[in-house]
Amino acid sequence: MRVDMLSKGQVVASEERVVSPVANPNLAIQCQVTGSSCEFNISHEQLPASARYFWTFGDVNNTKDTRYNANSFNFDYRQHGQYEAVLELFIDELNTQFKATTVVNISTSTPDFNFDYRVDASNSQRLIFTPDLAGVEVTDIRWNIEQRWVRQSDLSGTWTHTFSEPGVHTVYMAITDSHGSIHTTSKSINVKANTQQPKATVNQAQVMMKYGSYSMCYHSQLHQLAKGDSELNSYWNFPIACVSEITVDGSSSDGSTVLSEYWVDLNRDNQFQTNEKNITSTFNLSEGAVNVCVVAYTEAQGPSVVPCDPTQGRDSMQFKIVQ
Ligand SMILES: [Ca+2]
Repeated sequence: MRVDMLSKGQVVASEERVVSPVANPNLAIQCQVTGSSCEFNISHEQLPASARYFWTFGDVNNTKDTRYNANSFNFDYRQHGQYEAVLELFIDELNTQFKATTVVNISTSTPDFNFDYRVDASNSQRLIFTPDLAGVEVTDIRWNIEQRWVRQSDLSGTWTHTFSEPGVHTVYMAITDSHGSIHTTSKSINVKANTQQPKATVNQAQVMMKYGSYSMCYHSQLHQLAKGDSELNSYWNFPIACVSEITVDGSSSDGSTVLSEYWVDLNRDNQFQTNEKNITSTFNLSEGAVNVCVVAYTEAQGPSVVPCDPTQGRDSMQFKIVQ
């Protein structure tokens, strides 16, 4: 055989190489599947020179590998599917190559997993889901509920969802196993309308006050009031006071976040007006005590329409700020 070296179409060098014909070594590969892994075994007759084995596994990542021996080895396809594995055997010294292919069938069986659920006693639209993983090691759990996927953060715990609408809902749980395979199961659940009014409760209030003199509030002081406390005794003897912020420690029967709002009876008419809501204006304690009303509510209930309204499941606490 003659090998020509070309430059710009012209032969610039030429050499004769001897290519020995190599008998077909009957190259074959076999795959023994266990789970998502394949143990590859190579067979061929004795080769006249050292060989290079170039593998293309045909997996989703199109993995390639070069090996220099015919030993068995494992390759993990990680997910079910049908793949074509290709082995190209190069005998570089003799400028020759052979090829063998095999079809790999990975059919990871679907694990026998499931989920249970129970209805929250205080809200029939709130369901608590418990995955039953049947011993499967999982790296991810996701739920599809009311048209969106939500990841469960605690893989060994429960997952809770409050349905925005009653009715029949299909709930899907998707798990990702340690091989990266995703398995899905679903249940059709009839969610009954929640007729129970959620209830917010104030347990205590943190009142951040500011005190001062000459209509200026500058000294911050935090007061902790329990639900039954009727008076907030002002700090030291400052005549001027402002309510800076009031937050509540509260709870709600449906587990939702408790929000709050407050009124300060600035004009001392023993009524709370709309314009007295959440205000930080100064008042003079030497002119008398000032009434405060705090209302706790859930997002579903919303803030009071009328000032200091503890109805519709909201809760309130009232106290006087005294010097
Ligand atoms: Ca008032």
